[in-house]
Amino acid sequence: MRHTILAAVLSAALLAGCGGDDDGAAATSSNATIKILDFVYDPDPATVKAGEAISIPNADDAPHTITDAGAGKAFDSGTIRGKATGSLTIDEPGSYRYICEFHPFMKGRITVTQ
Ligand SMILES: [Cu+2]
Repeated sequence: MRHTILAAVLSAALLAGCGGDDDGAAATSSNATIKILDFVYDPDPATVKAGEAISIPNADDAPHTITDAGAGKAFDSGTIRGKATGSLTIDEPGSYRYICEFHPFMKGRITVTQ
C-alpha cells in the first residue's frame, strides 16, 4: 500500500517536472488558457490544439489583443476589454508569434498542434 502511494507521488512529480515551466500546476492542456496580467501573456510559449477554443482572461484594466504578428495575420482575438475574457481559435497548425495591437511590445508565442 505504502509503495503504491509513493510511486504515484513520484510519477506525479516527474510528470510535473517535464513541463519545464515555473510550477507545473498550469500543465493541464485540456482547456487552453492564455492569461494576461501586467501586460504579460502567461504561459509563453503556449501550446494548443488546432480548432481548440483558447480562453483569454485579461486581468488588467487596459484592453489587449492576441494578434498574429505574421504578414498573413492568421488570427486575431479582437479587443479584450479590461477585466473581461476573450477567446480565440486557431485552425492552422504551426508556430506563431503574436502581439497585442494596442501594446506591440507585448509579445508571445504559440504552437498549434494537429
Ligand atoms: Cu495590450
